[in-house]
Amino acid sequence: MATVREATFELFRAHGMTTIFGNPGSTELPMLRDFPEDFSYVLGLQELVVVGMADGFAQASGRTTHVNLHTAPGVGNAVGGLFNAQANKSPLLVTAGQQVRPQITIEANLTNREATVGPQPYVKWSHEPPRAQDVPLAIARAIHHASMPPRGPAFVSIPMDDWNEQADVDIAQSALARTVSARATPDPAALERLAVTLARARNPVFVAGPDVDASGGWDAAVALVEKQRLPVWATPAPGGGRIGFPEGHANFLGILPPAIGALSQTLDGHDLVLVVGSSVFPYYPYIPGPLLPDGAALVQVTSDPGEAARAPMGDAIVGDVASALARLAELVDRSQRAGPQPRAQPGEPAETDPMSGSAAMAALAEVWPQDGIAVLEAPSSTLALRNRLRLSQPGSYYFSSSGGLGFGIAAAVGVQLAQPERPVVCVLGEGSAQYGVTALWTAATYKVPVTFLVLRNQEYMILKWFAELEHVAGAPGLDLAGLDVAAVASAYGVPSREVGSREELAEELRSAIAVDDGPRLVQVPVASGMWLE
Ligand SMILES: Cc1ncc(C[n+]2csc(CCOP(=O)(O)OP(=O)(O)O)c2C)c(N)n1
Repeated sequence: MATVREATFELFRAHGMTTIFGNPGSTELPMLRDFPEDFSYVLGLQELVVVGMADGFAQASGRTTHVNLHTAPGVGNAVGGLFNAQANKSPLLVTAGQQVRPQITIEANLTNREATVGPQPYVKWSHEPPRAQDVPLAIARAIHHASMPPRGPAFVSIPMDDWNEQADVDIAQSALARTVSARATPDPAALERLAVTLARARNPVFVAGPDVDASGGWDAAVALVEKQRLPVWATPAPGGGRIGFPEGHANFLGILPPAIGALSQTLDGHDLVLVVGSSVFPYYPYIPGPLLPDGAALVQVTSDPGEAARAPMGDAIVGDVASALARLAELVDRSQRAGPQPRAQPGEPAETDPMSGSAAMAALAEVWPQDGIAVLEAPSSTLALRNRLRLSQPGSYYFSSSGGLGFGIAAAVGVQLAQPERPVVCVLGEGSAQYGVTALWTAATYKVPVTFLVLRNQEYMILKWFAELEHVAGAPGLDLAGLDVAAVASAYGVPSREVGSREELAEELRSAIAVDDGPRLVQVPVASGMWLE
C-alpha cells in the first residue's frame, strides 16, 4: 500500500520532475513531510518569483516543472507570474494546498474558496480532485496538459488531508505508466503547397518567433533560410520571449516594430511573409495602418491553434514548428535569389556622463561570453541589447512575452539552475528589478552564479516614452528617485557594486561573469532615453 503522497512522488520521479519551486505554508507541509533525498526544493520568498524561477527553469530545461504554492493568498500572489508563464508557453505544473476536506464547506481559515477559479484564465486546466485517491491522476493529467502545445501552466488544488490517505494503487500505477507524445506533424499537403509558394515567390521574407527555439527548430530554420536565401526579421520584441534565429547571421535584418502600420511598412516590397513560431503579431502600441504591404500574402506556421485562429490576416498551418521547418527545408531547392544586404553594425555610442543604455550594452557586448545566456527586463534598453549582442546560439535569450514585470531576476535564477554550464547575465531596469527583487535571496542562498546588471536611470523611462506617444501630459508616478538595487542586493547576500565609466563597467562585468561561486550584481547609472541601438 502507498499513501497519496508516496504515489504522487513516484509520479514526479517518472516524469523527471524532482526539482520543486515553492513557498510553503501550513497547507503544503503535509506534502513536504519526509522530503525525499532525490528531490530538491528551491525556496522563493514570494510567489511571483517562485513562478518566475520555475518558468525560467522549464524553458531552459525544456521540461515540465513543478511549482508549489500556498492556498488562496499564495495563488493570488502568483497570478502575475502565471500570466507571464502562459505567454511564454512555459510548461508548469502548479499545485496549491487547500484546507482539509471536512472544513472546506464551513470555510475555515485559509480555505481556498472556488480554488479552481483563482488562477483562471491563465492556466490551461484547473482542478480540485473530488476524492483524495484522484490526486495522482489529477496531477498526471495536469502534467500532460502543461506539456502539450501550446505549453503552459496547469493547476491542481489539493486538500491538505489528502496526502496521508491511502492511494488507489492501480490507478496511480496506470497514471505512472502513461506517456503522451504531442509533436503533431503539420498537414504534409499544406507544407508541400507552401514549399511551392515559397519557391515561386519573387521576394519572400522569413519572420522568426520564439517557438523556433522552443521547439528545437533552430538549425532547420537556418537551413531553410540559407537554401531559399531569405531575409529574416525577428518577431516584434514585446512578444519575442526567445529569439528564433541567429541574430549575427548575414541574412538577419533586425527586429520588426510592434505596431501595425510600422510593421507592414518594414515589410514593404515583399510578396510573401512566412511567419514561423510566433503569433501574428505581438502588436503594441496601437498605431493603425494596413496589416500587410500591398500585394503581400502571409503564411503562419505555429503549434498553437489559438494563435492560428486569432491572426487577423493570412493563412496558417498548425503543427510542430521544428518538424515543419525540417520538412520545408527538404522540400525546397536551393534558390538563385540574391540574398539580402547584410545590415550595418551599430556605431560607437556617444560618450556621455552618465553613459547611455547603448554604451552600457556596448560594454556588455565587449565581454560577452560565446555561450552566454541573456535574461532581459530592461525596457528602455531592450533593442540596444538585441542589436549589440546579436545572440546567435539557441537557448540564449529569455524575455517575458507578456510584458508583465517580475520575470527577470527570478527567471534568470531558474535558467541558471537548468543550464549550470552556461554563464547567465540578467539585464534589468532598476524599476523592473523591484517586482522580483526577493529572488536575489534565492540566488545568493543557493549560490546560483547569475551576473545581474542593473541600469539605473531613476525613472520609468519607457512609460515616459509611452506618455508622449499617447499624448498624455502630467501623469504622476514615473520617477524613481533614490532606488539603489545594489544596496538591496547586498542585504540579500549578493556581492554588489555600482560603477561609473564604461571601462569600469566592462571590467566589473568580465570578472562577475567569470566567477561561479554565486551571484554578482553590477549597477550602473544610465542617462534618460530610449536606446534603440
Ligand atoms: C507587473 C507590472 N506592473 C507594471 C507594469 C508597467 N510597466 C511597464 S515598463 C515599467 C517601467 C520599467 O522601469 P525600469 O525597469 O526602470 O525600466 P526603464 O523603462 O526605465 O528602462 C512599468 C512600471 C508592468 N509591465 N508589469
